[in-house]
Amino acid sequence: MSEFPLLLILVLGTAQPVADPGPPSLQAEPVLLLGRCPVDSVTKIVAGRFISSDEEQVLAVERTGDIKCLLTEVDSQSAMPVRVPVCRLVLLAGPKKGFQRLWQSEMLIGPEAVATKLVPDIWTVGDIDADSLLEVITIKGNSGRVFHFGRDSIAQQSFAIAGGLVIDAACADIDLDAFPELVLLEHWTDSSGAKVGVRVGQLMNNELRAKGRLVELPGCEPGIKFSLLGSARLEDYPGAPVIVLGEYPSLRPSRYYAFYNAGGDSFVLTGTPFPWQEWFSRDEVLAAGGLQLFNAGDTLIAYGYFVPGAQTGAAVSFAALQDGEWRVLRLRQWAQKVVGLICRFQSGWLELRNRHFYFYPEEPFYWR
Ligand SMILES: [Ca+2]
Ligand SMILES: [Ca+2]
Repeated sequence: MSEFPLLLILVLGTAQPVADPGPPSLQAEPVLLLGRCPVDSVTKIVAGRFISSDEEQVLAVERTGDIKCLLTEVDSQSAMPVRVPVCRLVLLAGPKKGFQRLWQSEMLIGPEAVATKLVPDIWTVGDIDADSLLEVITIKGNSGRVFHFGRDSIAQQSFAIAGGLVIDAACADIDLDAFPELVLLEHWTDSSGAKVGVRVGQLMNNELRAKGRLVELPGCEPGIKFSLLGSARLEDYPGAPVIVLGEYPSLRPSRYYAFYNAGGDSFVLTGTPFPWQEWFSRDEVLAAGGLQLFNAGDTLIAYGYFVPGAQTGAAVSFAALQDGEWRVLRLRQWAQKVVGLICRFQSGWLELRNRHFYFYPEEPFYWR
């Protein structure tokens, strides 16, 4: 088999806008309808203070289409179709200004591009310069950009990256020394095949200075796809570990690893805090696919698919990681409709559902 398949790019598709049935009736008092989202086909939302400390803005990931590729092995007549999502980031003003568009990125090619010869565009959000406001960081190949948002202007800062092909990134103060790090997931190929590892860097002027050594991920079954879920607070682990996801192509429990600072410039990768087994257990609930992580007090809350052993299928749920087990959290009655995209917003939660933003000032679940 050749190292690189022949790549044919067929067509740039356009995602169909989601039909808008209008705001559903609200049964419950604590849920506030904040306004309409001006962006179609949103796949993720992140809220925080990007522009000033007065109000939170919302960063929406807009899926704009797909690049359809055909991978043809040189020694084979068959062609394997690959769809690479294309998206852009859209920064929306907060609800006081009606969620209007403030900025949008260029078109970004998703990390699925790694399967082709296209170089993916990687992005993350974090307070990389420790000024208490969030930045957007984008990476393509060996160069990165930081977007600093002001009230009337946007400043861009470029930086260089040495190492393998970056396939995901997370910004977090992993060792809690008040200087944020950029954690990179890198992909490379050597004589024994494709490898993935995690590397930490600190942005100094226009260069990402390496901190510690690259930590290689354990070899897993073929087809597993690694990504970074962001940082989390975990009992018994110092600092703010970055969580690595290993996702299988079919629906089954995913592998999760904590990447944490073990003192100085030493970093460790471990799967210990996360329950995992190959086969579904009757008594356990295991996470499948990508989770959204939230730190609620000293407990890690995750929102995503959990595979229950005693039931069929999987459901989108909130679960708490406690004492080495995932415990699914029962939703409050007024939050039964939570099915959409969700993120932390102010002191509560923001949901995007049917193109409308809803605010939940309280936790949408019961702790017990
Ligand atoms: Ca900042
Ligand atoms: Ca740090």
